[in-house]
Amino acid sequence: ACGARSRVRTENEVRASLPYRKADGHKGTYGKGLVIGGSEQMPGAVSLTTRAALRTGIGLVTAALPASITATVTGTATEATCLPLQSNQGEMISESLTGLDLSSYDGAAIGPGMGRSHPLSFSRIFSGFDGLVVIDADGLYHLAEELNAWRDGRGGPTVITPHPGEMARLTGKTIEDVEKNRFSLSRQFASEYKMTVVLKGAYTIVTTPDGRQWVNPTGNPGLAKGGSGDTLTGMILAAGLQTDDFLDGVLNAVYIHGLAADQLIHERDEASITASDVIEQLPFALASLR
Ligand code: NPW
Ligand code: AMP
Ligand code: MG
Repeated sequence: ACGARSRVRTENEVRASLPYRKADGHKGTYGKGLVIGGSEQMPGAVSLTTRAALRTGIGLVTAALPASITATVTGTATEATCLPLQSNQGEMISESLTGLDLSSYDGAAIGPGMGRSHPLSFSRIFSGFDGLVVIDADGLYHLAEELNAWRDGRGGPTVITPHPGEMARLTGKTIEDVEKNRFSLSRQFASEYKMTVVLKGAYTIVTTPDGRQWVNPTGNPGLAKGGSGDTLTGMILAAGLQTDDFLDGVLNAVYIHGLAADQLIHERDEASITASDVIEQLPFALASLR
């Protein structure tokens, strides 16, 4: 059942809050984002996140990734710059991440494809950073290990984007519990940890720390394929940096991710669309909202 205070995000609301390009804007005007992720086992995830951020209008994006996969990622995301980091067994190590200087970025997304082999302390990585932080995928695994350190909130907004499996791990519940209590669990978690929660799945729910909830009406089972979530993460980072209120960006990214997939299946089979197709549809999905 729908939560008592939840609403559906409408196309008109998305249109009204879409950022526009100022005539005299430059790349710094539209956000500098850092995407932290990838491993030798999963270079594609950080590539998708980075490309999705670019197609969502971010001004500059840098990928912080294991040095060994730099060429793989820039081979697909030519426009991105890289921060090649030291890794062990194909995954980034804690020392190189805690040493990152985040001061020149407006926001960061962390987690896609990063792996779980080494313990990583996000509260240390982001201490003193008051930009937007989006945590997804394996980043949520690391977050679950040190949730208490986040209870008081950060200086800047934190957005998490769990699928039901990840939400189950974060809350200590079963996936079935999560599926049955999507609204109440999201609200409890968002309030307790002062994060904006994007609980994914068919009809993704976005919940703010103060308990407001939106249900997303777009998307289709063509998105049920590896890489869809990694794509959404890049879109949220990019959109969140371009709206006055980051929450509008989060809601718009979720809406437009689904809208692009809906547009794709007009002429293609749902089973066949890929995350890369969604990214390449973004210019058309965005144009359809102008
Ligand atoms: P089951 O068993 O499938 O039914 P994990 P992950 C459950 C990277 N990727 N509703 C699922 O259930 C990501 O970025 C890299 C209900 C299982 O129990 C991550 O870093 C790619 N249950 C990493 O892989 C492309 C659901 O959750 C558990 C559910 C691991 O991410 C692919 C799985 O969760 C991928 O994105 C739902 N809607 N969705 C690349 N090209 O580099 C999931 N579950 O163990 O966190 O695994 O989501 O694959
Ligand atoms: P992830 O599991 O992290 O790759 O994320 C999957 C993405 O695809 C999320 O944005 C989901 O909301 C979306 N998605 C997956 N399955 C469906 C579905 N059946 N209908 C609509 N969206 C879906
Ligand atoms: Mg995912």
